[in-house]
Amino acid sequence: MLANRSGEDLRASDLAHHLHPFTDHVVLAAEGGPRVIKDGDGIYLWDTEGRRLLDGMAGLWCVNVGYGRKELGEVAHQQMNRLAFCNTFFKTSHQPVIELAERLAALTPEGIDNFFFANSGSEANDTAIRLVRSYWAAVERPQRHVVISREYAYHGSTLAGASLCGLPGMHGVAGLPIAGVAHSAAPYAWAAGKALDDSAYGREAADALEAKILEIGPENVAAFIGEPVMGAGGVITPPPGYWARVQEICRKYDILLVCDEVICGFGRTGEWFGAQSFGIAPDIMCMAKGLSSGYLPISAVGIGTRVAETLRTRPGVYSHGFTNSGHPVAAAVALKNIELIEAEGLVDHVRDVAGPALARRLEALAVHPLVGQVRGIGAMWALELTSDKATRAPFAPPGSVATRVRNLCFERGLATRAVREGLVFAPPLIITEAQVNEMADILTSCLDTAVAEL
Ligand code: PXG
Repeated sequence: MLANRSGEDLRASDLAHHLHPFTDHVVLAAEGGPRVIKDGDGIYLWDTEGRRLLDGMAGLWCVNVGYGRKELGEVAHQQMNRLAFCNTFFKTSHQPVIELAERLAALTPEGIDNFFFANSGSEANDTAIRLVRSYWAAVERPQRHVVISREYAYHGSTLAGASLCGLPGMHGVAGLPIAGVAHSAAPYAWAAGKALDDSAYGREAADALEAKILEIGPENVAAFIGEPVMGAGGVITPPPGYWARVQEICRKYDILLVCDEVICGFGRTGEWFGAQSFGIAPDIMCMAKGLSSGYLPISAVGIGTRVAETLRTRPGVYSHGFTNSGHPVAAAVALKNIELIEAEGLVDHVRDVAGPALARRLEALAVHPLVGQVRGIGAMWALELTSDKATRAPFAPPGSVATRVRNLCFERGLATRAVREGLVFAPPLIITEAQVNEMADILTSCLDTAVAEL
């Protein structure tokens, strides 16, 4: 058991020794160090000062089944005591990973029947890049090596994952993006001055992909990668017709389609996968986060028949993998997590209860003086704030009001993220209608305070 140390003591030690991801350490130090979280239960967190937070971000878009699920802890305990590690490299396998692959084959869209395991969304996307390039090499078209991603995309933080990102800040150092990665425009209706339901814009946004393919030369393009709904980029929902047109374009130029389901997967969109919400038939699907509800690190790459068969029938070793690929404890926890999502009907709950409740309460905020647009699907939503609803102008300085509202939300017990001028929400999928109201009431009070301050 951990010793019972005070928040102050832990914060001081954190400042002395811990470097955090995606953090301005000067700001962190000036603010006296991080909020230290001690406990989690359901959709709530408690910090060392005993303050309760409604976790409007499900951790980092991952704690789909909520905190404190003893079943997951027990399965991890049992598997750890029985077989804590087993490599899957050298003609070895084990029951948890076999059953997880079997389970994922049944859950994922038709044709996705083979699975490769890793530990993070970034590793899954790195794997996808190597897979598509290996595929094209295997069919003797190795010149097809470029992977097209999009502006505003988030695909990870490894050198390849960060290269795929389309967010400013991800490419500033280390010579990124790596060669063979290109970016096309995102279907970002708000930034383009379009309406969310504008199907002409859906087609136009997809046509940007075709323009990019022609610029690179189709003979050089291996794959297009996209999140069904862009998450970290600010819950950018695709306009109607967008994905249908993207698929048409990919087929036209024989380009493999990779769906990054790291956020959308496992119920967040109100279907098991975002691909199902938008009628996408991917060649490859990358999954992480909700696969284990964040209880242990694990990710999976689902591989469709075309790529899988080529790799399965090609002689020679496929030189790729991680020590913890298909880790037995993580696989056992993922299996149990999927069982919980199924047994509790959480996908239907998002589609029929939590999603509509979030839509009702958040869409009602569209008339708030600070709010320019409300968009989302299932249990992932964004509010776009603006200083001028007609011109969609940002505040000065950019992002300042979103940051202020985010800070007020934290003070009043709601964890959320500010993204540019917006706020994003992705609570655990177990959120009840009453808890959606609690979340929306806090948010509304913070927006009211922020507008009064302006
Ligand atoms: N793909 C997508 C779509 C993601 O959202 C990754 C890949 C990378 O996964 P790993 O497990 O390597 O982190 C992600 C991760 C945020 C935030 O603040 C989002 C993510 C990670 C950290 C912060 O929105 N998404």
